Amino acid sequence: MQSDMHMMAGPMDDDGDTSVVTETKPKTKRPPLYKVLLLNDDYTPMEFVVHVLERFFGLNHAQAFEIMLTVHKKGLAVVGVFSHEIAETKVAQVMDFARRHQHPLQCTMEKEE
Ligand code: TYC
Repeated sequence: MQSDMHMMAGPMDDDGDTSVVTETKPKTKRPPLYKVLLLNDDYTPMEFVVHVLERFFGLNHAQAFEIMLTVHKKGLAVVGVFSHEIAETKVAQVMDFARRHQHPLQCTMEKEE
Protein backbone atom coordinates (compact mmCIF):
# COMPACT_ATOMS: atom_id res chain seq x y z
CA MET A 1 0.00 0.00 0.00
CA GLN A 2 1.38 3.44 -0.93
CA SER A 3 0.73 6.81 0.73
CA ASP A 4 1.03 10.41 -0.41
CA MET A 5 1.47 13.45 1.81
CA HIS A 6 -0.51 16.60 1.20
CA MET A 7 -0.30 20.02 2.84
CA MET A 8 -3.73 21.37 3.67
CA ALA A 9 -4.90 24.70 5.15
CA GLY A 10 -5.08 24.44 8.97
CA PRO A 11 -4.09 26.10 12.25
CA MET A 12 -0.93 28.25 12.53
CA ASP A 13 2.30 26.40 13.40
CA ASP A 14 5.57 27.96 14.65
CA ASP A 15 6.60 29.00 11.14
CA GLY A 16 3.66 31.29 11.18
CA ASP A 17 2.07 29.59 8.17
CA THR A 18 -1.18 27.61 8.21
CA SER A 19 -0.88 24.00 7.26
CA VAL A 20 -1.55 20.42 8.47
CA VAL A 21 -0.32 17.15 7.03
CA THR A 22 -2.91 14.67 5.81
CA GLU A 23 -2.35 11.30 4.20
CA THR A 24 -4.35 9.86 1.33
CA LYS A 25 -3.92 6.54 -0.44
CA PRO A 26 -3.74 6.69 -4.20
CA LYS A 27 -6.57 4.53 -5.53
CA THR A 28 -5.19 1.79 -7.77
CA LYS A 29 -8.46 0.20 -8.87
CA ARG A 30 -8.26 -3.27 -10.34
CA PRO A 31 -10.56 -3.75 -13.33
CA PRO A 32 -13.84 -5.47 -12.38
CA LEU A 33 -14.37 -9.17 -13.13
CA TYR A 34 -17.47 -10.65 -14.72
CA LYS A 35 -19.19 -13.98 -14.05
CA VAL A 36 -20.35 -15.84 -17.14
CA LEU A 37 -23.63 -17.64 -16.41
CA LEU A 38 -25.26 -20.49 -18.26
CA LEU A 39 -29.06 -20.76 -17.98
CA ASN A 40 -31.21 -23.86 -18.02
CA ASP A 41 -33.98 -24.48 -20.56
CA ASP A 42 -36.20 -27.46 -21.39
CA TYR A 43 -34.98 -28.09 -24.95
CA THR A 44 -31.21 -27.84 -25.36
CA PRO A 45 -29.76 -31.38 -25.29
CA MET A 46 -27.50 -32.17 -22.33
CA GLU A 47 -24.71 -33.37 -24.64
CA PHE A 48 -24.79 -30.06 -26.54
CA VAL A 49 -24.29 -28.13 -23.29
CA VAL A 50 -21.42 -30.44 -22.29
CA HIS A 51 -19.83 -29.81 -25.69
CA VAL A 52 -20.20 -26.03 -25.28
CA LEU A 53 -18.50 -26.16 -21.88
CA GLU A 54 -15.61 -28.22 -23.25
CA ARG A 55 -15.23 -26.12 -26.40
CA PHE A 56 -15.48 -22.57 -25.04
CA PHE A 57 -14.50 -22.90 -21.38
CA GLY A 58 -11.67 -25.43 -21.59
CA LEU A 59 -13.31 -27.91 -19.23
CA ASN A 60 -12.66 -31.64 -19.41
CA HIS A 61 -15.63 -33.95 -19.98
CA ALA A 62 -16.21 -34.72 -16.29
CA GLN A 63 -16.09 -31.03 -15.26
CA ALA A 64 -18.36 -30.07 -18.17
CA PHE A 65 -20.88 -32.80 -17.31
CA GLU A 66 -20.93 -31.72 -13.66
CA ILE A 67 -21.58 -28.04 -14.47
CA MET A 68 -24.23 -28.98 -17.06
CA LEU A 69 -26.02 -31.03 -14.37
CA THR A 70 -25.80 -28.13 -11.90
CA VAL A 71 -27.45 -25.83 -14.46
CA HIS A 72 -30.08 -28.49 -15.22
CA LYS A 73 -30.94 -28.93 -11.52
CA LYS A 74 -30.49 -25.39 -10.13
CA GLY A 75 -31.51 -23.31 -13.15
CA LEU A 76 -28.13 -21.63 -13.72
CA ALA A 77 -24.46 -21.79 -12.81
CA VAL A 78 -21.33 -19.67 -13.07
CA VAL A 79 -19.14 -21.28 -15.72
CA GLY A 80 -16.20 -18.90 -15.43
CA VAL A 81 -14.98 -15.47 -14.25
CA PHE A 82 -13.22 -13.19 -16.74
CA SER A 83 -12.33 -9.61 -17.69
CA HIS A 84 -15.16 -7.68 -19.37
CA GLU A 85 -13.75 -8.26 -22.86
CA ILE A 86 -13.15 -11.99 -22.43
CA ALA A 87 -16.57 -12.50 -20.78
CA GLU A 88 -18.27 -10.68 -23.69
CA THR A 89 -16.43 -12.87 -26.17
CA LYS A 90 -17.42 -16.10 -24.35
CA VAL A 91 -21.09 -15.04 -24.20
CA ALA A 92 -21.08 -14.12 -27.90
CA GLN A 93 -19.41 -17.42 -28.86
CA VAL A 94 -21.91 -19.52 -26.88
CA MET A 95 -24.95 -17.55 -28.09
CA ASP A 96 -23.81 -17.75 -31.71
CA PHE A 97 -23.01 -21.48 -31.51
CA ALA A 98 -26.41 -22.24 -29.89
CA ARG A 99 -28.24 -20.12 -32.49
CA ARG A 100 -26.45 -21.85 -35.37
CA HIS A 101 -27.57 -25.21 -33.96
CA GLN A 102 -31.09 -23.91 -33.31
CA HIS A 103 -30.96 -24.49 -29.56
CA PRO A 104 -32.44 -21.95 -27.13
CA LEU A 105 -29.44 -22.10 -24.79
CA GLN A 106 -28.86 -18.76 -23.03
CA CYS A 107 -25.56 -17.39 -21.71
CA THR A 108 -25.16 -14.05 -19.90
CA MET A 109 -22.60 -12.09 -17.90
CA GLU A 110 -22.82 -10.25 -14.60
CA LYS A 111 -20.37 -7.95 -12.80
CA GLU A 112 -18.78 -9.61 -9.78
CA GLU A 113 -19.61 -8.15 -6.28
N1 TYC B 1 -32.56 -29.01 -19.22
C1 TYC B 1 -31.96 -29.51 -20.44
C2 TYC B 1 -32.55 -30.89 -20.75
O1 TYC B 1 -33.17 -31.50 -19.88
C3 TYC B 1 -30.44 -29.63 -20.34
C4 TYC B 1 -29.77 -28.32 -20.17
C5 TYC B 1 -28.73 -28.18 -19.24
C6 TYC B 1 -30.11 -27.22 -20.93
C7 TYC B 1 -28.05 -26.98 -19.08
C8 TYC B 1 -29.46 -25.99 -20.77
O2 TYC B 1 -27.75 -24.71 -19.72
C9 TYC B 1 -28.42 -25.88 -19.86
N2 TYC B 1 -32.34 -31.37 -21.97
